[in-house]
Parts: sequence; structure tokens; C-alpha cells
Amino acid sequence: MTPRGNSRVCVFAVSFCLFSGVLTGFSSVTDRRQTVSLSGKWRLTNGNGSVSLPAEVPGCVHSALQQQGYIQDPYFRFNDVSYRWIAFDNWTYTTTFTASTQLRTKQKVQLVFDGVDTVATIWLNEIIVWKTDNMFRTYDFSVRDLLKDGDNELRVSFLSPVLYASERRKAHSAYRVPPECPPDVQKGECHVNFIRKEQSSFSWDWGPSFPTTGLWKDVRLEAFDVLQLLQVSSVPLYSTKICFKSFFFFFQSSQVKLWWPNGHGDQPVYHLAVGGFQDGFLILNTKSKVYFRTVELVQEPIVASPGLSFYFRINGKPVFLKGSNWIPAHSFQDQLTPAVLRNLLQSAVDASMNALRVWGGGVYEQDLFYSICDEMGIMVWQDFMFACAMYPTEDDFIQTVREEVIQQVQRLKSHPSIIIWSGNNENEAALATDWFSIPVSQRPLYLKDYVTLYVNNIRAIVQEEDQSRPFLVSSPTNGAESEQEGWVAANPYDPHYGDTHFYSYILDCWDWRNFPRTRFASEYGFQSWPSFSTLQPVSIKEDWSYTSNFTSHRQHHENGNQQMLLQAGLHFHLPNSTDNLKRFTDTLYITQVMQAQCVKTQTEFYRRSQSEIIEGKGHTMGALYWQLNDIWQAPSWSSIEFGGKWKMLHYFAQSFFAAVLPVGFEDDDTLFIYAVSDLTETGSFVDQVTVYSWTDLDPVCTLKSDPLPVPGGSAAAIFKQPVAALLAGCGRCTRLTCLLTFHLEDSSGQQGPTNHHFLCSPKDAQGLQRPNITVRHIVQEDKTGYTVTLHSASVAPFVWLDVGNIPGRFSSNGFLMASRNRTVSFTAWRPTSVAELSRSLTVTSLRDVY
Ligand code: BMA
Repeated sequence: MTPRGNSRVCVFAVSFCLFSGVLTGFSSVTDRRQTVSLSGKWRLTNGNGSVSLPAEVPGCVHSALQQQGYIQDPYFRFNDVSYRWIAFDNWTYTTTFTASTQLRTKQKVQLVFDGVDTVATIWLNEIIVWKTDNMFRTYDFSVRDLLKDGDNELRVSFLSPVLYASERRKAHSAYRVPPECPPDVQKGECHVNFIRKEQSSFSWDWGPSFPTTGLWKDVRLEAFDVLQLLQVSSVPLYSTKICFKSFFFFFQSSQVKLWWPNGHGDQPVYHLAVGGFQDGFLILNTKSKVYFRTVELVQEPIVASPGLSFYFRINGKPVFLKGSNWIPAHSFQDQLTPAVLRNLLQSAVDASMNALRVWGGGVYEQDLFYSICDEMGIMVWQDFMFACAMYPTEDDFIQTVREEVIQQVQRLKSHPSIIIWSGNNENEAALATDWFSIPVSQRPLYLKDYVTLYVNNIRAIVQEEDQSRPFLVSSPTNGAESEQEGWVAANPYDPHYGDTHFYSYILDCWDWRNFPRTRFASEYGFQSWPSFSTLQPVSIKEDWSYTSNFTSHRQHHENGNQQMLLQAGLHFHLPNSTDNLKRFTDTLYITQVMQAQCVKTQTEFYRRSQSEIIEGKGHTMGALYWQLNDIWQAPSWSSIEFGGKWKMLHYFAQSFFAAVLPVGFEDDDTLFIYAVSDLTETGSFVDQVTVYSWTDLDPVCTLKSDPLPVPGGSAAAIFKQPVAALLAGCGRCTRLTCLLTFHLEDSSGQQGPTNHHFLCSPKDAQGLQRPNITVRHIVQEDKTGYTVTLHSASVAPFVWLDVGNIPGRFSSNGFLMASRNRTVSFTAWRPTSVAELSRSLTVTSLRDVY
């Protein structure tokens, strides 16, 4: 698959099914096919008819109830629990429509549901046309003979997803399929693994329980006559089939421009036109976007290391994956707007990310998500939707999963952004490390179910449908080694193989020795709280303390709130204001400082480990922290709050994912600085270290390394000096009184961000003072752009600018201020003014919270 010389590369975006509504890429159909949208206003009634209201399709029951004023904002305070009843009721959607004579004279009339959530019976004119059981499938039925003159009635009766899951559990009496229920702290529903539905909708450790019901995607009628396809672009191609599985076109690689991940090149697009004729008439004219690239997952022996490598080669070039994990961006998918989606993905790119993992407990994202990733060069690691559980393997369950997988692979495989399919989230690890206390005697049973579902079915289908990208059975996994061990490795977290997930909230996150030197870090992270302006709309005054019922209600991870303070307390004084509100907002701040610094340390460790093998471990080629986005306003591992506001971590990611990055750390009291480069070419870098005293904004001394050639796609030590010697050479410095900043330079000046290294915990720093940061001025630069100039009297770590609920982002934030003046820009996402910004702006630094 590697395109060298004149080798061939495959075309993407040419697999499609003309009339099933699954035309991939962007299409504009100007054929004689007639489409009648049945989306829009429907009628919604509950089980006993006591509630009846208009409801939007696409939509869900919760959204309809809220829009019609039956319920408040489900995210407000404790409403997730108050509105639990909604998911226990059965609900029916009804609409009437007319089907013209002209429509009914077509050879075929299909009723198409792009998404039914989840267990429903569909009636057309009092005749059952189908029963559905899978939110991740489209359903279409031939209905021409059921349509009549005048009004036609379409009715979709849903069963409660919670009761259905529980019934399925009861029916599966032979052995349990754990976990039976989520932990109490999640306040969720049980047996979600028995229903093909967003697994996190029954609650997760970062999300509420809102088991939705509804027609969550479009509904329509499609009427058409049989088509003969005569020509595809300029390539003559004859077929009498209506529906194609895949076309493959082959080009010389030199003929096409390749699609590259963000930071490695452009994402050139080609347009494919398909025309169809019948009886001399043009009856079909569709357009699709086409991109070209290759992907390989390289698992091969490494010198001086047991195990196998694990990295991606894109268009023949090894690429370090930098990014995060994506979860559903809303409990009610119908409320997720294209603008929000685009903004989140833009935020990923703005933080120099080149990859996201669509995590297996959510949903296969909508087409727009992948199209934007294509455009922006975001590589997608696509899980199938199974997470943190065992799953049943009855025939009907397997059948519906098979259809789901076929449809999803066919829908998505034309996107170059998707570089890998993965069978599930953590289910190999759950089995291998016995999360669910399965008796040894029953283990073979569960292993058999595991292999049946992910290997014999999902993997087999993917291999048939899409040979263009790799498939992994699970994440984390030992990959090829797991396969050798019968698909479930003894230790799927083995750093010598595959990818790992690693979490520790107790170990000191400032000590890189606590992190596994893995081949590929696909999950790691720390929690923080969102900012006050995000919490305020869903809470009231009595909620605004770290010990309130609200604060503990929103925390779905056992001991999460305490863990954050314990971790923060290792290096920072905790907020102690006597003003309750200030103590609360300061505490939100300190959790964000902790999270940003922890994830920074861990990510930098992974990036600097890419070229080394130490004690048999290393060659790390991916860092995807957990998690990019939020589903509601609550504490979580995210770097972006619900609503799009960047946490401090996201601002840090801008730097720690930069293409050129200096990384500082200590080993045995020796300071090392590594130059990490994602550039294509070798760069010659010098490292400059500046030593500051906590008391003074004038540097104590500066040091420079010798120039070092650093090949593109590598990390190398550029500076090394025992800390004692460095401080001695610097005069009046000790570990407690001084800190370091450093950056890389080449002949054209500074390359990459300025980084910092603390020589002690800031809580022990001598001379750290309240910096009395003042806002010198705010200036409007253009329609949405403003600059804010700050003045500080002394060194100030973690300087945080917050403009409350004015949406937008700063050019940098949470920074170390080691200069008297600093100007940052602010890009507003809605119209604002200097006056509004001045009123809203607060500036907090570490020394301001205690
Ligand atoms: C992981 C994920 C999620 C979870 C996260 C934080 O392992 O796969 O299941 O939300 O950890 O606990």
C-alpha cells in the first residue's frame, strides 16, 4: 500500500448505493427520483395517552417535552434524576402525509428512516411494516403497495429502552452479562449492554442518564424507477445494477495529490461526478468528494526491545498521533448543531491536534463530523459502539450488529480521515484483568462470546467491506500479540505492544516515572471542573460550593472531587478564601491548573519518548488524552467545556502538541531538555534556558546549548546539566527561589513555544508573591478580534483570563507571566464590545487563590 514511485493508490469515496440514502460524500441528486421528506412536525403521545404534544423529527422525547414546556432544561441541577420517568414510559410518534399519484406510479417507493432510537414498531396505514431494535442502523422498506390516495398515517411506537433492556436481561437467564448496573455514583440505568443504543445514554462517569427515545434522524419517502448507470466521470463503466457495493479506480500515485494529516501537508480534494441516463434522459447526476491516501498500522520487531512496534504510516510516512478522545457532544443529538460540531473540531485543530478517537460508548458520528475531519486533516480512530462491558451473542443480537456494522462501514469508509476501525472500548482489558469477577470456570464462555462478536462477526465484516485500513479488535490491546494469545492477551496494557489506557489519580502526576513508556497512549487523563460561567446557568446560589449537593451530584466518578484536590494539593496551596463564592471559583480554577499541568507532563513524556528505547520500552507514537469534549456541565476529563469554552488544559495542548516543542524534565537531579520535532525536514536547533527568581521579573541568567540537528519526526536530548551545577553557575539561586523557562531557536529565530520547568512545587516556592496583575487596556482590532494587555509586578504562574459567558477564545491562557507586560488576543464568537469585555474580564494567578 505504500505509494512509492509509480505504485497504485486507491480511490476513496466511490462506494455507494444509489437509492438507499447512503450515498457517500457530498451529493446533489438531480434525477427523476422523487423524495418526500417526512421530517418536521409529528405528534407525540406517551403510553397511556395522558401526554400528547407536537414533536420535531429529527428529535427525541426529551427535546420535544422541553420545547413544548412540559419540562425544564434537563441539564438544570438535579433534573437528570427528576426526569427519569421519561425513559420508563412508552412513546408513540405519529404523522400523516399524502402520496401523490405520480409518486405511486414509480417502480419503487421506499420508506427510509435514517435513525430510529431504538426499539419500535413501525405502522403504515395500520399495517406493521417493521420492528426496529438498533439506533445505529438505517431502516428502509418498500411501501408502494401500502400507500393510498389522501391521507396516509405513519406511526412509530417505541418501547421504554430501560424496560426493554431489563426484559432482555431477564430473557438471558443462563449466565449474567456484566456489568448489570452502573455504579451508584452515576445515578444511571441498568443493562445498557442488552440494547443497541448509545451506551453512555444510561449514564457514564462523565455523563448523565438520559436514555433517549425518538426518530433521531431524517425520515422520507423515495420513489424511483430502475436505473441503468452508463458512465462514471470519464471512465466508461456499464452496469445494470441499481446498487453498487464498491467501485475501485486505480491511479498512478504520481497522478494525484495526497491527503495528509493536519501539520503534515494539505488535504487536496477531487470531485467525482456520476451521471446516469435512461431512454436518453439524464436521470442521475451526483457529485462526491474524493481524497487519496494510504494507511498502515506497523507492528514489527524493534531492535533492543521485546515486543512489537505500534505506529501509523500515512502515505508511507510514520506519523505521531497527537490528539484526544471524542465523546457524544450532547445527550440529545438533535440539539447538536453543525456550528457546535465545527467549533469543537476547529478547537482540536487549533491545538495542533491531528487525531481524535471516536470512543466506543457513544455514537457513530454524523456525516458532517467526518467531512469536517476530512477537510481539516484530523485522523479518526473509529471504535465500534461497545464499551466497558460484556455483550450477549444471541442470534438476533448478532444479526442486528452485523447489519449495523455493514451499514456503518459502507457509510463511512469513503472518508480519508478514518484511519482505523477498532472493535470496542476496553472489553479485552475487562476480560483479561477480570473487572467483573467472572468465575474461572465460566471464563471460556465469555471468551467465546468475545471472539464470536468482535472477531467472527465484526472483524470478518470489516475485512470484507473495507480492506483499505487496519482493524483492531479492542482498545487497549496488544494488537498482533493479542491475536496470538487467542484475542485476549494476558495483559492488554503491556507497554511492549499495541496501545494502552493509563489512569492514576493518586500517584504524583509531576513525576514522569509514574507513566508507562508505552508504544501508543490512546487514553490517559485527569479530571477538572468547568468554569463558573458554564455551571451558572444550570445551578443556583446554594450550589456554589465544593461541598454542595449539586457539586457531589454532578460528579459521576467515585471520589472524583476529593481526588482532584489531593492531586492539586501535592504541588499547590488549596484555595482558602473566607468568601464562599471566591473559594468555590478559586477551587474550580485550581482543578484546571492541576489537570493542565498533569496532562502536559504526561503528554510531553510520550512525545519525547518517540525516538528512544529505554529498558526495552519506548518508541511511543501516539498521545490521545482523555477526553476532548463534554456532554453536559459537570466535572470530567475534558479539555473543552460544554458550550465550547476552553479549559486551561486546552490552552496547554496548543503548546504541548506544537510541531516543534522543547520538553524539560529531571532525571536523578539532572535537567534534560529534549527537542521534539514533527517537521518533515531536519532542523538545527539551539536551546535557550532562562533562569528567573520568583521575586523578580529580570532573568537571573541565561544559558545556551550547542546547535543540534534534529531530524523531522524525532525527539533528541539537546541540553543536559545537573541542577546543582546549573544553579551554582547562576549565582543567587536555589531550587526554592528560582524557576526556568526555555525555548528552541534556529537561524530564523524562536521555533515553537516557550516552556517552563519548576525546580520545586509552587507551594514551596520562596518569594512567590501576589503579582497584582492589572489590565492596561483592551483594544478592538477588527470585527471579532480584541487585544488585552496585562501588567504584572512579579512572576506569576498560571495566569488565567476569563470573560465569563462571552463565548470566544484567547490566543493563549493559563500562562506563566515572566514579563512586566503581555498582550494576548481574544476572538469573540458573538458580537461583543470593549465595554462588555472590560466588565466581564477577571484575571487570576496561582498566588491569588490562597
Ligand atoms: C476510560 C474510558 C471511559 C471513561 C474514562 C474515564 O477508560 O474508556 O470509559 O470515561 O476512562 O474513566
